[in-house]
Amino acid sequence: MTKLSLDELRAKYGEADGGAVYDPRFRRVAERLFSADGQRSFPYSGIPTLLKAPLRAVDWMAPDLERLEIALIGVPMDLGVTNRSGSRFGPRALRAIERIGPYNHVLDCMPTYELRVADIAQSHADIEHHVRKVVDAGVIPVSVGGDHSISLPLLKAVAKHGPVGMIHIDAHCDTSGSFEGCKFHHGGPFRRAVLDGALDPSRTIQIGIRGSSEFLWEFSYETGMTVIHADEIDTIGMAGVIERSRAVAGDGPTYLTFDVDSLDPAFAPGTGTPEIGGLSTREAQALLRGLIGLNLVGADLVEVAPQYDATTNTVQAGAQMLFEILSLFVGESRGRR
Ligand SMILES: [Mn+2]
Repeated sequence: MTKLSLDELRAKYGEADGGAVYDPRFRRVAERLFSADGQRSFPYSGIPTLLKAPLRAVDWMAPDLERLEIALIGVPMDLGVTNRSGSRFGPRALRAIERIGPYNHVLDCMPTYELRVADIAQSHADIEHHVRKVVDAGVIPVSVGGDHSISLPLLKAVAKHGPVGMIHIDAHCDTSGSFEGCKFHHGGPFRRAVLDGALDPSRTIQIGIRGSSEFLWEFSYETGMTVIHADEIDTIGMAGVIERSRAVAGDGPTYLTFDVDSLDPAFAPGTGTPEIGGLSTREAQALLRGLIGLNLVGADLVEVAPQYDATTNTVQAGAQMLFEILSLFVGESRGRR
């Protein structure tokens, strides 16, 4: 590109608004965001929704509506926590975060513009029943919890043709048995999912595992899940972790679950069971972006408990991870593998 003189630069950029972008790759982004007269909608305006996706209420499946590809679903349920509660406030807190996206420069996509996506009505009661309606309509559920126990009904809803594989990013394997006589707490959904025939352990990888609960996770090893501890990541390298993840998941239908406590509490203290020594937000972004092209049939982001983080960094990081997750489905719809 020839270098412009100062006068030429003044002529080209002096009065240009933010929507005047000349690089064709970026112009298509700007064209979607700015009106012809250079205006854009304020990031803080309108009704807050997950990633600013359009809001659809309970009639989201009405026949006159265009078929969705992805349903963003708030699941404000934290009755499965074993210690600090509060992730019931996660979906609402994520909705209030502004200016996430809309452009993902690494995957070169604008997920909320390129996918037919909506934030649909919240599920308060029967998660599996509600989400199965989404799945039966041919729409992929991407849910925001809530504690990690919600992944069990979500997995059962997507696994209607048999057990699915899973990429599980978390500080904990969540494959323990009953606590206090309850099987359905947030430390055990993936044991139940295997036993209920919804999850294929041989196609399951658990990444970022650490803390003092290793003695609880023998079910992961006995069933042949692949477990990558946080302390192994520097040795394997994130490229190696991605390679292992892709090899374990293979081409079959795969669920993606992201527990915000996989992130180090330096980045995300707002969660019920924080564990030091975790992933950085940059590592987590690289990992998620590395999953592009997998056959993802659903996803969730869980355990954001906003009241333990007065800075809102956890909600910010959670919303950003949700954006990365949604970006993976643009690749899917483009057939990028
Ligand atoms: Mn978890």
